[in-house]
Amino acid sequence: MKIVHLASTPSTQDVARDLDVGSAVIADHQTAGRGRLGRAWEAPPGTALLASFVMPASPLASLAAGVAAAHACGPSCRLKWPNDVLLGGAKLAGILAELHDDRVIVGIGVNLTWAPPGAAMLGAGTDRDTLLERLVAELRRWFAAADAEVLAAWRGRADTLGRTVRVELPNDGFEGLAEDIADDGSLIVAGRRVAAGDVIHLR
Ligand code: BT5
Repeated sequence: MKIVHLASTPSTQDVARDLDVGSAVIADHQTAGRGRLGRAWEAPPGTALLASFVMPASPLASLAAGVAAAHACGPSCRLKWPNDVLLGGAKLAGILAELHDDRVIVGIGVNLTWAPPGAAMLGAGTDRDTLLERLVAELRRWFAAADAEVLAAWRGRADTLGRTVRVELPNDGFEGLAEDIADDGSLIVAGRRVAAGDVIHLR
């Protein structure tokens, strides 16, 4: 993978979108890091892995990226649907998958030596560039894997399945048991398919 290293940039997502599949951008600091739905991604300079990877578009890209990130971050990391990596039940990493034609820009932020209140971090024992190498290898692996393998790996790391969750939709919300993920990656809650949105783990 061809990797561009930057000291500071508004968002690695915006640099990556002009690059070819197989490229990546990593920054020591982002001045306007973003999450989904216009939310902000925070990290003081030099405290996190902040990277965007240009991957071929695929329907399960977001789940494949989650599986890759969970594997790269360690055996005790779990996945909260759709895109959070949890450590000890708290958010360690976030993933933003933005589709541009036949490419998907996969942005991954992993907390290393700082985390906002209530979130998790890997700690100073994890070297950022070693983690980046692991992420590159895992992304290659999971983007090349068959859909069934990605879904099985996601289920194997899932923290959401089997829990009672609250689904938050733009104009609606409901609670129920998170039963499974469907073949297209949507979450099945009390028999309803949720394709996009946020979930809160209740119990
Ligand atoms: C995400 O969004 O979790 C996706 C985050 C993707 C960040 C990467 S960094 C490299 C690349 N370049 C970018 O500009 N973005 C990507 P979402 O599910 O919407 O979660 C956002 C929410 O997580 C915020 O509203 C906060 O509540 C919380 N948050 C912000 N910073 C955090 C952090 N460092 N650790 C844990 N939670 C955080």
